[in-house]
Amino acid sequence: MSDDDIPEDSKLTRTKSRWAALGKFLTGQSARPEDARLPPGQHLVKNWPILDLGQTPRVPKDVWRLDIAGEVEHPTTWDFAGLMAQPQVSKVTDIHCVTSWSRYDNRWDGVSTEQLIGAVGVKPEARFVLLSSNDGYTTNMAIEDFAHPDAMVVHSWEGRPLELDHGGPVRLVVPHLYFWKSPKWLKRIEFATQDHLGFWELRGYHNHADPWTEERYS
Ligand SMILES: Nc1nc2c(c(=O)[nH]1)N[C@H]1C(S)=C(S)[C@@H](COP(=O)(O)O)O[C@H]1N2
Ligand SMILES: [Mo]
Repeated sequence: MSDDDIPEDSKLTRTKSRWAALGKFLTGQSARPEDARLPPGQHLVKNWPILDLGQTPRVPKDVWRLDIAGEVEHPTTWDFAGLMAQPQVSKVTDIHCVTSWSRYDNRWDGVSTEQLIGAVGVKPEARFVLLSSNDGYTTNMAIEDFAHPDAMVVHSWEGRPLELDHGGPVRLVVPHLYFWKSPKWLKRIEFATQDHLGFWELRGYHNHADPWTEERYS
């Protein structure tokens, strides 16, 4: 498979496409109760499941590049040293996966998307973001979601380099949305005036993906 092909449908991909059609895991709850930490229809796990299209791209740290392009004043390519040269942040956030597991208290290190937006000079015309990964995966979001104060480009988890299976060397984490909006093996961030649907958004999954209002499917 070449880098830019959409991956072949795997069994898991077919199952998840079917769940979108069936509305699996929907509870019908529509607002966030005060003090709630676990979104509707979710259950807590202690381990960290691995979910992806089944194509694990091995990109060594010294080969990894992140292109930041589109509606920006300064189109930029960061290598790993360039990412580390940016001001670093550390955050602890929860994961909510649309397949119904949630995992609390994940400590991430990396660069905030707010920092990235400032560094490349995202233009006011930019309203959407399209993220692309080395396994051919894509996902999309509005600029407001990308710019969320908890969103970050991550290289470490619990103080250690992010494991390959979880998207190492570098992934995006956007914890206020379902986890399919957090692309692993991140290779390109494109700021755009128009929205472009990503892999799961084209296959029946919600374009926004707020776990608190169960925006699982479209
Ligand atoms: N590049 C890439 N990123 C991806 C995916 C993928 O298949 N490829 N799957 C998404 C989905 S559906 C989920 S639930 C999370 C899973 O991340 P994890 O394996 O670290 O738990 O990654 C998201 N990011
Ligand atoms: Mo997922």
